[in-house]
Amino acid sequence: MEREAASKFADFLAKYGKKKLAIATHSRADADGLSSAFALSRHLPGSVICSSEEPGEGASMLAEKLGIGLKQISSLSKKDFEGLIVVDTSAYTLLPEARGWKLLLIIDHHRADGRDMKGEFAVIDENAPSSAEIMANMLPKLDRETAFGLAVGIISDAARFKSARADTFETLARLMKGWKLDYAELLSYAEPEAKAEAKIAMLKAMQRVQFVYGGGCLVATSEVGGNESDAASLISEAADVAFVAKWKDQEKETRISARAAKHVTIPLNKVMGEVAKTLGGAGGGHAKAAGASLKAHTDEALKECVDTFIRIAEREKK
Ligand SMILES: [Mn+2]
Repeated sequence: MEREAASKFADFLAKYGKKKLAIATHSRADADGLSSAFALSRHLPGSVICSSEEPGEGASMLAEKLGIGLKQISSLSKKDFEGLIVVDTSAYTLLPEARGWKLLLIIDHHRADGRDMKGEFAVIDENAPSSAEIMANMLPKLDRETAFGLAVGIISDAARFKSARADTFETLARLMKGWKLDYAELLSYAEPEAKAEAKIAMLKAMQRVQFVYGGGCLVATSEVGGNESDAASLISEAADVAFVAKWKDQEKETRISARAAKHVTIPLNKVMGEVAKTLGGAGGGHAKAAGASLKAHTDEALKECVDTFIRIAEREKK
């Protein structure tokens, strides 16, 4: 896989390395997507890095430290560029603004469901826990800034190494040793200290927790005004599965963040996909960390999440 990826990238460089390119990561950029885009940009002197909406906390901190100028993709004019590179996603739902662009290269580690982008070149490794891990093993050269960014990306996307494989530790150790990177500093970017509002939001989410036992798991639900993914991660550490809802008034839809403890065998991206089919909307993600945007109010959406999870769990038991 690695050698194949490296030779694909060499082919890409030979054809487009000198062209003016836009490198995009999914909307609300995270440390994995941003560090991957940054590492690529070091090989493509005529490139700009872009995304849509505001980056997450970790990505903002990383952008500031590494001096990454992150542009809004909607502010770029397609005709000024040869085309677009997309990293850390391959689904238009996570970067709708990529529609209409010529996709030259896609680099991603997410599962196939929801994948509707087609690039002239593509490096997709569903077994890689992060795009940063793919980058660290694919790119011909790294420097200290790139290594720092990719190490942060690897740590943050591995969810405390729950989704890690031997390559993950090997790659991270190589980056840390090679550039004398300090783990405590990397961790401060990969898992940034929450702001007071976020901590309050999480405590409120915990106050509102309801739970049932079904499909062999403790399934907890809650509702928040924000920080739904952090709240879901926190609650899933006490329960087995957590679904946290946030009502989005403008869009008139419910955003769901779903998280599962490591022993849970039901893939939550499948649960989110089925719920979206029932209620309308879109859902997907990873087995242990998934999400959906649903055309229903929070109560109905959460009930459907729990019912669907239990139904799939019962079905798999047979
Ligand atoms: Mn990622």
